[in-house]
Amino acid sequence: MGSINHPVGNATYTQSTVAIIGAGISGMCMAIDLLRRNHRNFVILEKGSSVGGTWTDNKYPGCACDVWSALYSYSFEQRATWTREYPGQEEILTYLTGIAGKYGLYPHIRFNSTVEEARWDEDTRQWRVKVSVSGAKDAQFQSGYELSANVLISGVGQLNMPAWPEIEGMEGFKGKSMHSARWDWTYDFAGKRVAVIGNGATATQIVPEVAKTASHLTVYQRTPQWITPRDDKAVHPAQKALLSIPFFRNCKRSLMMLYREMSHDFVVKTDTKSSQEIRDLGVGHIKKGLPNKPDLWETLTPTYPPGCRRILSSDDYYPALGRDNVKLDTRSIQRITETGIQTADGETTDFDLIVYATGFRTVEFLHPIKIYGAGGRDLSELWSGGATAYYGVTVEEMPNFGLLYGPNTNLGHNSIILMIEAQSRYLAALIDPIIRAKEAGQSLAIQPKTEVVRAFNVDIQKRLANSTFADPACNSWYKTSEGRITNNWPGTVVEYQQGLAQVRWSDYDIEGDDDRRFVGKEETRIGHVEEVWPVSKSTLLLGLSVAVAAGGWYLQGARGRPRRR
Ligand code: NA7
Repeated sequence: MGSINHPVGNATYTQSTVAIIGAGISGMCMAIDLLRRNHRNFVILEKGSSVGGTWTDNKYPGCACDVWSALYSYSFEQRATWTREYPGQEEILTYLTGIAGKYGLYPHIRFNSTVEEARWDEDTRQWRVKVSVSGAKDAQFQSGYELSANVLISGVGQLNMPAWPEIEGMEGFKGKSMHSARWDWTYDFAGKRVAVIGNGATATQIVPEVAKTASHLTVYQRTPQWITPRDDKAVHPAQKALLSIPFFRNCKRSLMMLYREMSHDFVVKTDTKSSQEIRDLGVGHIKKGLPNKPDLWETLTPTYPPGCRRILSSDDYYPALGRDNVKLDTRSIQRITETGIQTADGETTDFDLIVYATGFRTVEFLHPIKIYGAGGRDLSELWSGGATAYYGVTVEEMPNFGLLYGPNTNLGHNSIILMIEAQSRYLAALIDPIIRAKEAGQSLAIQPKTEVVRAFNVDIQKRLANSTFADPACNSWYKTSEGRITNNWPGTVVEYQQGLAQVRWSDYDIEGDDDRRFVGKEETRIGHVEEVWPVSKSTLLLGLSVAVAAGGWYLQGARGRPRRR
């Protein structure tokens, strides 16, 4: 193979320097960070047939992001053109496909390519990655192959594998069944009797849309959710015009970031004054949304603290439950019959369509990919008590391996893209010596020290134990059935970004030819993306004071001055 700065090509892609699993927001971000460092010899292995990850998987009616578009976007690719404050799935996917094109990612992506297994080879200091190929045509070239890579990076995230419940009789249902993350738009639900199992973030988006045309819809709720007003609206053309100026775009994003960071305490801390405010807001929202259904108010009010589960936002879910063709059913589901759903009291309700809005297999990170690290160490065994990693990005005994949106990096209060960008920048710096060693015809293996990863996890678990997430009154996708919180980060985004703003080489074991030559220093400073005002605070304050004074003078003058005709 020629220079490793050479982009992957047809003849060389099975000997890439870096293999990234997944072409979603994480995998794309990683690829862009590699390109920024002029590392072009990487491949992205994508199971599906499109970029976009979760935004191409989830196409259900009403699918949108619950974080503002100005924040749920890459810092380096902000848009003035978002049509709404909360972007819909199609708009986000268009944004992502545009970025994949703009940065030239497509030649690096192998679609319909599923990573089945990756095994670390001590002798060559490389990963051997087994890939299976799907798709009628792609599989005609070959049904599977092995690829070698010096670095393996997972971009599969936490919300990748749909979770189907285990309910007796599901297979025998004669109507249509679908999981929310595998929506079948060829099925017309208009005029049909529809059941939605679940009432999470996904169900609260589906229900209002499907209720508009279904003849009847029943929502099966097991546990109530805290839901706050969403206040989604179209971005006004005047605002869009302002946002086309980077200064204002940055201001909007910074304000939103600040606001979300300020919400950290009432999402994560228990029994704060603001937590009570969220409860009051949530209860008020139920009453406002269902003024004529006081019988539902208590049923819809959670007993666990807000933040223990993701706080949802919706303006149309409660009004949808108030429709004549919609019913909220809290009886537990006993089994699925050939015609419908039987509840514990023995009653069966018939349906044409059952929607499983039952979430994702969130605590089984990387499932079902098999990863074997140093000495054949099985990652799933290492994680048998719950997944752990150093800042969610690197794992002991897994050399030259990185994770994006890995263990303990999910947020309840802010945009996950802010975390992903920090991870991607960090990993790009961490693997830089490995790539340079390869350029020099040598090899390096870098893995975090076991004691560093353990100490880090002891610390965050201690903090998480005092958070709302740990409240025993609620189960959630943030934790294992034993109650270990494997998914969420306890702190603010800024704290996390600062933690990853430098690679401390003393955190890592480095093994290889002439290793000091490629690492050398104690620390590599990366810095982090700061969502800060484009002007200093004092300039901003001065500007605001002048604006207020000028406005006051103008208004006073307008009142005092005779009107000109
Ligand atoms: P969630 O938030 O995991 O919600 C899943 C829902 O499905 C929830 O209401 C569950 O009830 C319900 N569920 C799961 N299994 C069953 C069974 N067996 N019977 C009845 N009900 C069941 O997934 P979402 O897709 O809504 O959202 C996931 C994230 O995606 C979201 O937080 C956003 O970040 C994007 P439970 O509450 O467990 O009683």
